[in-house]
Amino acid sequence: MSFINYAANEITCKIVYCGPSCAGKTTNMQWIYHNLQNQKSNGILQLPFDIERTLFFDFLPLDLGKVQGINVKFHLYSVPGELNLKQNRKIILNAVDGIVFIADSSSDKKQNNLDSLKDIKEILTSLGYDIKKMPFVFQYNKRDAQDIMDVSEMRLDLNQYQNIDFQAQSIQGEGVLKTFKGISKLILDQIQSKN
Ligand SMILES: Nc1nc2c(ncn2[C@@H]2O[C@H](COP(=O)(O)OP(=O)(O)OP(=O)(O)O)[C@@H](O)[C@H]2O)c(=O)[nH]1
Ligand SMILES: [Mg+2]
Repeated sequence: MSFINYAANEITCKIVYCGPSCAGKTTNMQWIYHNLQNQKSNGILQLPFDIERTLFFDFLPLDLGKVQGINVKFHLYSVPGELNLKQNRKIILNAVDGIVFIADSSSDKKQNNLDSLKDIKEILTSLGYDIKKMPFVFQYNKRDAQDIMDVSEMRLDLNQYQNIDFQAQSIQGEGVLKTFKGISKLILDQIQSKN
């Protein structure tokens, strides 16, 4: 749920990057940190760079300036993909404004994508979200990998409600910004439609 600070004319939105382990959630956030970080912001970043697997969460606060006169801030989180860390995901997903689901395009990760999406949908439903109505985008990552699924197959597997989706090679930064802009726009549109 976005936090509106009327006194400061400021709104803070929470975006959570979800998806199976090693799909590229942390990689997306690292790219955003290195390429989008506003010079004015204090750049607080808590990413466990020393380990490959995220165990609790990654966190990246972004202050991207004003939209229609209002200072808009985004708090980006990534949840761990490991299925047995469900409780952690549930805590992080609380009060989320928008979801980026990062799927791994590698053919041998088909089932991992499905399992992860099922898990996220269960958590969101338990938190009272209607995933058909909330801002939710997909990113089909690792388009550079050796043996990948067609986008049409991934859409059929995962994108049941024809949400906006993006292809990416997040390790090169390709598709990362488009995905971030996509989810940000959906969130801001939803806030505007409620006010
Ligand atoms: N080939 C290729 N590798 C990628 C791409 N994006 C990420 N990777 C690699 O995939 C591995 C896992 O990426 P992470 O970003 O740590 O994955 P994660 O989704 O955060 O994983 P968890 O924290 O375990 O949930 C790393 O070695 C990345 O460099 C990509 O677009 N192409
Ligand atoms: Mg990670």
